[in-house]
Formats: sequence, structure tokens, C-alpha cells
Amino acid sequence: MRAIQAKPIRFPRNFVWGVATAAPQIEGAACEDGKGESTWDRFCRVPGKVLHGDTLDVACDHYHRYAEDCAMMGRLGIKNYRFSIAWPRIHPQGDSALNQKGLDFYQRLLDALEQNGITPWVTMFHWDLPQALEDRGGWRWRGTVDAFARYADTIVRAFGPRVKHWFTLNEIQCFTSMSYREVSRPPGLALGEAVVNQTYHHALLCHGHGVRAVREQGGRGARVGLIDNSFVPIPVTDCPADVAAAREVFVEANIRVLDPIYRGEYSPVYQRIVGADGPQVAPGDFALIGLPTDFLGLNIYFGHFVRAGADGRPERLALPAAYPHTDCAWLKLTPQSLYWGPRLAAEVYAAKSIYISENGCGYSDEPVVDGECRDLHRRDYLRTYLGELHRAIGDGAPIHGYFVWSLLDNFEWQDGYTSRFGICHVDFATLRRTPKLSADWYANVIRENRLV
Ligand code: GCO
Repeated sequence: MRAIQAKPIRFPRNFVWGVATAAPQIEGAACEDGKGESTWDRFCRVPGKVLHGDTLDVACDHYHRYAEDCAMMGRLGIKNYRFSIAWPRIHPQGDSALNQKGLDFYQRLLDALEQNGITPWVTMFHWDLPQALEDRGGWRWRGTVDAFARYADTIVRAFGPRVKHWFTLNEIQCFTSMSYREVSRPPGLALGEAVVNQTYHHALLCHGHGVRAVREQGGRGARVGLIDNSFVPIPVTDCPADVAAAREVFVEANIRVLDPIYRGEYSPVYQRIVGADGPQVAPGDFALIGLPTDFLGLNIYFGHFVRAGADGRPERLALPAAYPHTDCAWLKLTPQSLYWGPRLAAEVYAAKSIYISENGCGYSDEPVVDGECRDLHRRDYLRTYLGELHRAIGDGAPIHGYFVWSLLDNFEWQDGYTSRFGICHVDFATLRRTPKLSADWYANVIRENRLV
């Protein structure tokens, strides 16, 4: 017998391996210790908006079980944890009064992370806008920008000595277009393009304030960037014409967010796309929006196939119904998205440092049998996607870390608790946590810094 030696698929030294969560999806304690109502707290209560009428009231009860969760991460050897701070816990009305108990909770969480040797990566805003701000216009209203600026100052001042990695906003598209045009997210309005572009502009200003706050109060070594869920085109072949088509689609689809951040302006291409519906811009806005960042976070779950059409223009190909997907119909199994997403961001916007701030998959039926949850499908998903990420690094894309979405099964927005994204199972009746097979597999990857 001749033994064949597998070549190890190693990641660069100091590659950051982590897991990610978001406050509204795991914390629960929705009305406790002075927390204000968020737009999602309110939206959950509108009949028909969230599957089975699920709410955020208890979620994973992480607010009370954070110590257990940090110890579990410690046991798995997870060294980096991305979580978000709930704005309505800190400023319950969005503005003015400060809630000390909210700050105290995150200090306790940071203590528990420190005890387990875990580095915090903090998202300032992951969609839980204080309802009081929404009542005054939410993202349509420029006053929200001023409120965010104060909130960012508060949290960076409070946690700056302990937190050195900041993400400003998570996925701007999901609380602008999806909230004020597509009705699927709070406040669930169907308004026109001009309003939507204005909400983007306000969100971009908040990002700028997040960067400013970190520069002014973050202390030594603090780093900051945005998280975008960029649209990822995958060229059908790697011939130059298809790759050029993918590049063009990448620009068109992501221009609202990435152009102003990286170029500090609304470029002529942007102007052509939005036409007369462009936002109102005040003097000084672009200086803030375009403040240099340290990295870009990309949340990538899937991509879209693109090729050069017969007329030379990019052609987007709809996926056939039989195309493999997870239990979330939107999540098509397209591992090459983890190659093309970072590569195109680096090529088009010269992003110098990229973190995959989320990647993962959702399934609804993942029982724990005899104490074990054998989610081999998730192990396979992660392994295949990470193979493509490794290829991108090998080709020179500046990717410095990767966070699995998510540590725990949690509140998956409109899908409530039916869609499970965790590498740790949560029994929502008992709130018991059980690391799944994929968690043990990922723990091995982290330990060995290679695909196992
Ligand atoms: C997002 C959010 C997460 C989701 C995850 C799975 O990307 O939508 O950042 O909060 O739960 O992506 O849908």
C-alpha cells in the first residue's frame, strides 16, 4: 500500500478565528434593568411579522447566562468574540438619560471574557434602534445621527480601555432599504427611493461618528471599521470578460455604502444610479463619512452568478429552483462567495484589511440525541466555505480573520427561533446549551490553525 500524504490547508499566523452574536438576538431581558424598548421589541408584537409570534423577551437569556456562555467559549478554545451593545440598554430613549445598569452589564460581560482569555470585538449597532428615536423619524431623521454620536461617545469612553476592536454598524442595507422600502424589518414602511437614500446617508454619518469616537476616545491601539453585507457576484468562469462583469456588478450593487466610505463622495456612477432621488448632504458630511478606517467587516453567506452577456454587458443568472440551499431559502450553497467577496472588495475599493465578520448556515431541524447534535451539514458548509477563503488568501486577498455566525442558536429575525445558526444548540424550553459537532470541529480548526 502506498500512503498518500494530505497537504495541510494552513491559515496565516495570527489569523483571527472567532464567533459572532448580536445583542437583540441572544440577550433577552428585554425590559430589565432599565432597558428601553427597541424597534424590534415593538415589531415582534405586530401580528404576522415574526414567525410564530416569537419575541426577543427571553431569547437565549444571555443577559443572565453570559458567564456560562463565556466559559463554554473558553472550553472550546474560542479566542475572539464579536458581540453587539444594545443601544436601548445604554440610552433607553436613544438620547439624554444614561442607564448605568446597562453599562454595568457589558462590564460584567467583558470581565467574563477576560477570565476566559477571549478578545472582544464590539459592534456598536446591530439593528436594535431605540423605539423612542423611531417615533421621531428613526433613520429618516437627522436627529438620530446626533443621538448616535452621543451613544458612540458614551460606549467608547466606557469600554475603550478594554475594547480595542470596534465595528460601527452592522449591514446598513438591513435597517434602511429593508425597513423603509421592503417592509420586512421595523418599522416596516413602504416609502420611496429618495427616503431610502436619505436613511443610507444618515447611517453613513453614524458610521463616521463611530470612527470619530474611536479615534478621539478609543485610546492606544484602538481599531475600527464598518460591517457590510456586500452583494457578492461570482463569475461563471474565470475568463477576463466574466471577471470584469463581476467587478462591474460588485460596484453597482454596493455603491451606496462602499463608495462614500472609501472614496468620501457620491461618485458620478452613484449619481447616475440614484438619479434625482439622491440624499440631502450637509457641508462636512463627507469629511466624516470618509474618515479612514482600519478594516472592513464582510458578512458573507452566499453569492450570485454573473457572466458577460452576449451584448458585453454583465448578465446576472437566476438560480434554478433545484439549486442547493440551506433550510433558509435565501441561503444558497455558494462557497465561492467567500473567495470573490473579499477579492472584489480588495480589488475595487483597495480594502487593506478584511475580516469575514459573519458566515454560517441556518437549519430548522437539529435535534440533540443522546446528548449530541450531529450537524454534519454545518461542518461541511464551514469546511467548504473556508476552503474558498483559504484560496482567496493564497491569491493575495488581505483577509485577517473569520467569525462564524453564530455561537448560539438564536432569534433569527422574521424566522423567529425556527432557523438555527448556532454551533451550540439551544433548547428554547430549558435554555440548555449543547455544543454541536460543528463546534468541536471548529475548535479543532482554531487549535491547529488549519482545515481539519
Ligand atoms: C445578518 C445579521 C445576523 C443574522 C445572520 C443570519 O447578517 O442578517 O447580521 O444578525 O442573524 O446573518 O441571517
